[in-house]
Formats: sequence, C-alpha cells, structure tokens
Amino acid sequence: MSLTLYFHPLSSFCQKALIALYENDTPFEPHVVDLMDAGSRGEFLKIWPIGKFPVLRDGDRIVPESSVVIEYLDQRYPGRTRFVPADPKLALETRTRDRFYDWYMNVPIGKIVTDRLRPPGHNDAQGVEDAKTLLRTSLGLVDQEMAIRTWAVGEVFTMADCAAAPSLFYANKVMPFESIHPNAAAYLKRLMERPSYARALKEAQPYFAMMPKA
Ligand SMILES: N[C@@H](CCC(=O)N[C@@H](CS)C(=O)NCC(=O)O)C(=O)O
Repeated sequence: MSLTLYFHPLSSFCQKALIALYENDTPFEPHVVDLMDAGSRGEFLKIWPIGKFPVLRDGDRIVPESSVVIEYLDQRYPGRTRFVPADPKLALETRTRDRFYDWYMNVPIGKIVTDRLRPPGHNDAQGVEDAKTLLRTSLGLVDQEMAIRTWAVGEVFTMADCAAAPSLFYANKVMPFESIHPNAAAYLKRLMERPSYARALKEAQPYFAMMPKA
C-alpha cells in the first residue's frame, strides 16, 4: 500500500478525508499543498488540474473529491469504521447527509470565508448574504434531526459524520450557534471529542491564525 494525501490541514474538505484515514489508522503519506506558493500549487495542478483538495494518490491512481476518497478507502482499505453502511436504505441516507453537509454547509461557509480574502471593492455582498441564509437554514435542520440521533444517520458513525465535523466546526466560527441550536452544539461536541477529529483539529491548530477574520 502506498497512499499519499494531498491536502491542507485548515481545509474543511481535507479534514473530512483525514477523519476517515484516522478512524482506521490507515497508513498514508501526508503531502501539504500550499496554494499560495507557486511551486507547491504548480506541482499539485500537475496531479489534479482542477486544483481542489483533498486528493488521494494510490500508486498510479488519482482519487479526487472528499466523498469519493472516503468511499475508495472504504472499498480498498476497509477498517473497523465502515463509512457507508451495507444496508441500502442507510447507505442512501449516508450519501444524502454527506451531500447536505458539503453543499449546504461547507460551500456557503467557503463563500463567507473566501469573500474576506477579496481585495477592497471586489466583495460579493449579495452572495455572502445568500450563503448566510442557506447556512442558517441548514443549522436549523441539523438541530432538529440531531434531537434524536447520536450520529448523522443514527447510532453508527459514517461518512456523513466525516463531512459534518468540519462543517459544524467552521459554521460555529462564522455563525456561532451554540446558544440557539443545543442539539447541533451537542453533536459538534461529540464530533470534536471523537479521536479522529480531535487529531485533525490538533494538527490544524498551528494554521488557525491564517483564517481570515470578519
Ligand atoms: N467537492 C470537493 C471540494 C473541494 C474543495 O473545494 N476544496 C477547497 C478547500 S476546502 C479547495 O481546494 N480550495 C482551493 C481553491 O478553490 O482554490 C471535495 O469534496 O473534495
């Protein structure tokens, strides 16, 4: 086995993939990509011209997209935590929740945060407002469903929880929700206490100062 993960410790989509690797202690070579550095960026673009991480390399095989990385690990390098349940109904629910956290939480969070990096006069105020509205709606939905669940699809930890952990962690940074959404807050606490995410967060710690402020 020779797995390499191209990633950045601060990136939510990369933390999602790291959680899956750490859940099963899957050996891999970490390759941190610095998109601000022309050399590091250029090298990464040769591997995946789309330029988005995480990307997993398994020998000659390139596996982009966080959800596909996790399903690939589940199929090729299964461990004690299985990320997509064998039960078809639960598998669909897992993929639905995974898509939900990616598209309706991670993507709007990315919009809010990256807008802060734009030069003065080039901000997208309407886009940021729309992203905040979507994030607010999503947090309300998470709070409702986590009233009766331990993990995203019930009692078993899945790929959907890998997606949920960084989404909720960063959502709480850009739009603190602990006082209004207690069930979502309790779920975030469980995720942060999970050793796989606690480790990803600890490794991201030295980079937190790079997060653009509001
Ligand atoms: N759908 C992709 C999204 C990946 C993504 O957007 N990653 C961000 C970091 S969180 C990225 O690579 N941003 C760099 C850029 O857009 O230039 C996935 O699930 O892996």
